[in-house]
Amino acid sequence: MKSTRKALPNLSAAFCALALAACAGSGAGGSRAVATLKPTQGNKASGTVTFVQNGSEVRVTAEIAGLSPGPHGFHVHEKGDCSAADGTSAGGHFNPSGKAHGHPEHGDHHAGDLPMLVADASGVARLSAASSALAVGAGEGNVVGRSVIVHAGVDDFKSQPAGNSGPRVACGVIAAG
Ligand SMILES: [Cu+2]
Repeated sequence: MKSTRKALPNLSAAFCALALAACAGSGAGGSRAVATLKPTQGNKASGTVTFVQNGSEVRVTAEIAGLSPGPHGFHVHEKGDCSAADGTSAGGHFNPSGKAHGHPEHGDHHAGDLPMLVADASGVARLSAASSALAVGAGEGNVVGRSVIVHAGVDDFKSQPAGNSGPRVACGVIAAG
């Protein structure tokens, strides 16, 4: 057991040498970003969405409360601006590659298209999803400086440009950290 303990720092150093981006990012906050969502006017939804770079993918983890039970459209929007009372200041979906809106797991879709949040009977939704279209800190899909929007209704993943998911009930700017 003693030799295992001694070997650990060396292993860790070797790992960092092989995975420079991940290790460098942990200090500068380049590999992780967070959005704190606040309700838009007349709504109660709030929570936290975290983005963590994991190799070529980003792990998106969300916990949102104060929702009506059932599915809700959930997207990264283009502008990091939640100043409007109805959240429209966040602009349209984040779509750096100029694709049509669609389901994030098949066919064409915006980089910002995420799986729907599904709130339970108490209005709480939890989601963990991986996206290869998003990135944290650099690249075309960089989410830092964008925003996260939760919608009142269902995203049909078909209607253009935003899946007809209704008003914006929560908004949060995505910041590194
Ligand atoms: Cu949206």
